[in-house]
Amino acid sequence: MPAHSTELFARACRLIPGGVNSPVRAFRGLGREPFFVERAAGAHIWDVDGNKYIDYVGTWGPAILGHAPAVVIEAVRDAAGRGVSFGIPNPLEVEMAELICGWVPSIEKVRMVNSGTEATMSCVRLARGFTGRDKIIKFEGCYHGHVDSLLVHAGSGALTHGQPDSAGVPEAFAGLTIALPFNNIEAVRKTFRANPGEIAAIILEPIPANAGLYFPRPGFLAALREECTRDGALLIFDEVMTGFRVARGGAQEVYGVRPDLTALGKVIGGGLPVGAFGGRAEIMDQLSPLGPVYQAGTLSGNPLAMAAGLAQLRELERIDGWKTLETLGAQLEQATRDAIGETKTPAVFHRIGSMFCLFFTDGPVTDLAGARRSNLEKFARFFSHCLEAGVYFAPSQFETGFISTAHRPDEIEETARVVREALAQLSR
Ligand code: KE4
Repeated sequence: MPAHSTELFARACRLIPGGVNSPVRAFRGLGREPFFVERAAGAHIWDVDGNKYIDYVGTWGPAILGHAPAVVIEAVRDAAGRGVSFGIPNPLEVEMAELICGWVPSIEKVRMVNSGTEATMSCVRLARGFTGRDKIIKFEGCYHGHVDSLLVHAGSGALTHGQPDSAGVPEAFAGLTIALPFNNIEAVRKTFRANPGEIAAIILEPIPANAGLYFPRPGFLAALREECTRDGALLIFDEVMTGFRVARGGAQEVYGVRPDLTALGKVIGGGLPVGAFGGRAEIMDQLSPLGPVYQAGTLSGNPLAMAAGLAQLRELERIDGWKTLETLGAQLEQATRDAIGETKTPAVFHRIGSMFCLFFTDGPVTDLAGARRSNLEKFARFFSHCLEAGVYFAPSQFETGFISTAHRPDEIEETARVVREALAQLSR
């Protein structure tokens, strides 16, 4: 373990619970301590001991252009010179709203917040306010941030650390959340029949990426749309991870299904704290100051975050980043599939665009139960081998990897060499 990271982690553990400000960073279950980052640029990060890594976490999604892209740094510098926060409407908020509503047709109106959690929390409150109903359907393994009513059978760090149902959430809250197996439309139909006119919304990651990465079965999303429309419930897509990454219009563009509300985050902030939620105008107009659903935030629409997000999204469009991400993703997929074949590793590789996951199970993985059949001990050994060889993958089997437009084909090749070596050592 690099010395400075060890010393920093010891100091951190004295004052920060678990030594981290977010549990997924803790490397728990990996038999090692987290490293501390010194700096990041492009596809690389350097730890405080000068070790360099090719980064496939990308600060959990926001770094779609790689770290510290010049356009984002320049935009933040320029905005900062005019003040870092106003609490007064500023022109950049209008530009961001126009971009989001222009790129995502289902979003007729949008409101900025400061995290993905705030975005999904606001969607749930708005759905309950708009429908006058209390119950919510979510899917096991999907993670929507640390919202009380959604920390039920949750994914990401909650799953990694064995608390898919967090302590501290009153039964009164959790009891209103019905968690169902993903891809099981019959379970959804049965739930609607058992709770006619009582379901405010279904919320889901249209492409679940917080229990590793897996996909909706053909027709599943369209069937959810139909069920919600029939019963008068709202369909909420949590696109905090997939928004603007899997396509310009997100997963809803890829699958051609129009949700009533969408939660966004990560990429739209260019690395600064941003979330957003939006959807049909008649629903969004229920929000204060127009309507009875209250939602607010001191730093919402913050000028630095808006400047960073606008610069990132505009650059992504200018360079047609989605094409680059698909090319790089396909290269990594082919090389990884070859490595799995050559080493005869029981593993399943999933990818869409720049998002990918290697499950250490012979699959199939179509829901949380499938993901949980992965061999976590093998994942830990694979992760450590890659890290020591200079490749940083997400530190949990129940997360997703991200490629950026800053990754180069030779770095993907190097990554594939390391992956092949790591898989080979697993069978020794
Ligand atoms: P934040 O509150 O962390 O900005 O967003 C919550 C959230 C909501 N919805 C989805 C689909 C998400 O993936 C997330 C956050 N993702 C995790 C990584 N799987 C963030 C990393 C962390 O918790 O530190």
